[in-house]
Amino acid sequence: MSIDYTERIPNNVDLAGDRRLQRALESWQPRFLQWWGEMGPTLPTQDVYLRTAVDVGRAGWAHFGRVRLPDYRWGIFLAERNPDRRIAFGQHKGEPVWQQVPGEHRASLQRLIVVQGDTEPASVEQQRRLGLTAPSLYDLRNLFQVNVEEGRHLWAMVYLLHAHFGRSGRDEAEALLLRNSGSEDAPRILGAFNEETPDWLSFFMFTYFTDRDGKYQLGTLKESAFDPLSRTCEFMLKEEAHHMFVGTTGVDRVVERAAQLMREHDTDDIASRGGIPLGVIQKYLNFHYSVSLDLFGGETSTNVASYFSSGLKGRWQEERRGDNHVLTEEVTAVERPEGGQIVSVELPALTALNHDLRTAYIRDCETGVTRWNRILDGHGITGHRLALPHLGFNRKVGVFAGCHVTPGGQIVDAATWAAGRPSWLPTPADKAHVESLMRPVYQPGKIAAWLAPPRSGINGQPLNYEYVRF
Ligand code: BYC
Repeated sequence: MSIDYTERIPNNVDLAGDRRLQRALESWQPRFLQWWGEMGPTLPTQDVYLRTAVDVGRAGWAHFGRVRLPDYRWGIFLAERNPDRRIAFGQHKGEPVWQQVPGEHRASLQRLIVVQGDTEPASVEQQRRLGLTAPSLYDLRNLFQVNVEEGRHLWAMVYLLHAHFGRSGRDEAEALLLRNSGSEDAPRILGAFNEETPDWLSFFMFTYFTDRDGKYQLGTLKESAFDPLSRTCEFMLKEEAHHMFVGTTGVDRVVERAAQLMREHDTDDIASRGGIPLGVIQKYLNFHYSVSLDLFGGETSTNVASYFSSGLKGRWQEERRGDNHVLTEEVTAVERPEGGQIVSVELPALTALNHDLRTAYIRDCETGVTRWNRILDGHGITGHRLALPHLGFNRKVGVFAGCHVTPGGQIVDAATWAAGRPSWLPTPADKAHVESLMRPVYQPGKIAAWLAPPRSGINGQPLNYEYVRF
């Protein structure tokens, strides 16, 4: 089904056939645009070479072209419906999926949708000033692409709230525009979304680690028995892949440039040569990875057990799992601190599902580290390795919260932690150095000196294409 772009809100949900819903969303739209104007990208531009979703079918879903940012067509798209789809897990396993929200699951489903929705505008807020220091027009365009699509993901959740949750859904949709990242009075719901993204190394780490939490959470919501949520998340995941590509290749390019400078000058201390030392890259990695681990919630959670049993939220790749998909008898091994040591204990699999998802996420994160170390190998740099810190490192949520764990996985006292902290997490001096490199490069084809150029342009365009016009 092709989408009609003459509509105020492009969609494939037959909005025109439901005038009440259409009017409700049309009255939310100006508030969204006001929020975008106040909290979205601060850099004024004439137009940007962007991808816009135009279809949900297999034969190509995106159109590329120059767009004025405020005119971007934020639409509502659900993946195609499978009329035979059945619930794959939990107590309702085997029953047909739900097209409407069952009354008994209303509050929980609304909560999940609100938490998911809250992260989308939060990331746009966190990234709003990055355009002022973009290392190239290619990177600037990628930033804006990520931003407009996070805006569209907000629309995706707001649609569900308006269409299925009545008055309280509409109130929550309003509130999504009223909370703000880092605000004292009305912060965003999850920790990582109140942190700053002040520089491009943070942006690349965020899109690698935090957007990857998005991939895994959307993957579990795609399994939901509530079919409109499942179909929405399925389509969001298509867009999400590019966001993680921005992170993976962004870190690639910073590591690549660091390696080149190390070789060229035969020193690890490349800060004075205009690069970001590997030790600083590691500290940024430690920070973004650990706050992203917190996003999965506690290792044991009755919330997640009941989401699973009632069919609201499945596991990563639920249907490919070879077990009974009910999990009432199963156990899972979970690491936790006990008596100054980290021990493995067996817990009921149902309450350990956040841990299960986090484990799949960690495996995925490891592929990035392997890739970055391969870049170092390629430059003959063998004495340095990037690594993921221990899962207990710097945690604020779950069994490791309040416990001092080193990146190597040792439990230490507060004094040892405080003494080690400057070598594990970015210091004010590290941040100041990274900040000092953040100078905008807006000439087509030119790239800042602290990162390598990308391997290719966007959608077959050359690297010196004018991706953004002022
Ligand atoms: N910060 O039972 P627990 C993305 C709260 S990212 C603050 O252990 P549960 C994106 C928790 O809400 C993906 N609070 O956790 C990426 C609960 O509060 P209530 C976002 C936290 O409920 C980049 C209490 O602590 N999507 O899409 O099993 C750019 C006890 O928690 C945190 C989702 O998260 C925290 N880190 O699981 C743009 C999916 N962690 O309810 C976008 C929807 C926990 O007792 N959300 N708490 O007041 C969920 O599935 C779950 O809510 C969570 C938590 C996984 C977040």
